[in-house]
Amino acid sequence: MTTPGPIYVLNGPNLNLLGLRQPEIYGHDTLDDVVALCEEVAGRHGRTVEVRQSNHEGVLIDWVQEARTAASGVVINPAGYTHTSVALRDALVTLEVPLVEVHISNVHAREEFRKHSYVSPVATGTIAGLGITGYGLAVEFVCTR
Ligand code: CA2
Repeated sequence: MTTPGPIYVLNGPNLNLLGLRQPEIYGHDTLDDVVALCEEVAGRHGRTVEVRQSNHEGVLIDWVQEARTAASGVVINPAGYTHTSVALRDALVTLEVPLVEVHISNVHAREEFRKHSYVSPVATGTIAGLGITGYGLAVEFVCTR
């Protein structure tokens, strides 16, 4: 049996500020806490994660293309690109592994423009509003798939 590739956990623009700004919306957990949680959950299943963050749409798309052959699953918080990026969706639709869209905040309880996602229709499933716990649940889902 070959070892499954890492689960890619991709984070979009401004998520490097997690825990440092707007804690009333996004909580106090940092991106380092996301890394620790995802590693812990994946480790329990004998799996690994590759957690990355970029503020650049093209970089995220390059990583999704890389994930096509390297990853055993993709968890993505596309952040603002959720609501704007046809190009990111076009890349995500090419994946043949489980794809989970995660949002820290409940996007449905916020501004109207956050209710539409270009990603949700091409994702296996979506988690929103559970804070960084959503990342752990998403990794768990991919591991048990
Ligand atoms: O709730 C989420 O996870 C979002 O994907 C976060 C995005 C937002 O545009 C989406 O509508 C919902 C924003 C990410 C910015 O993250 C920050 C974190 C801390 C401080 C400032 C920004």
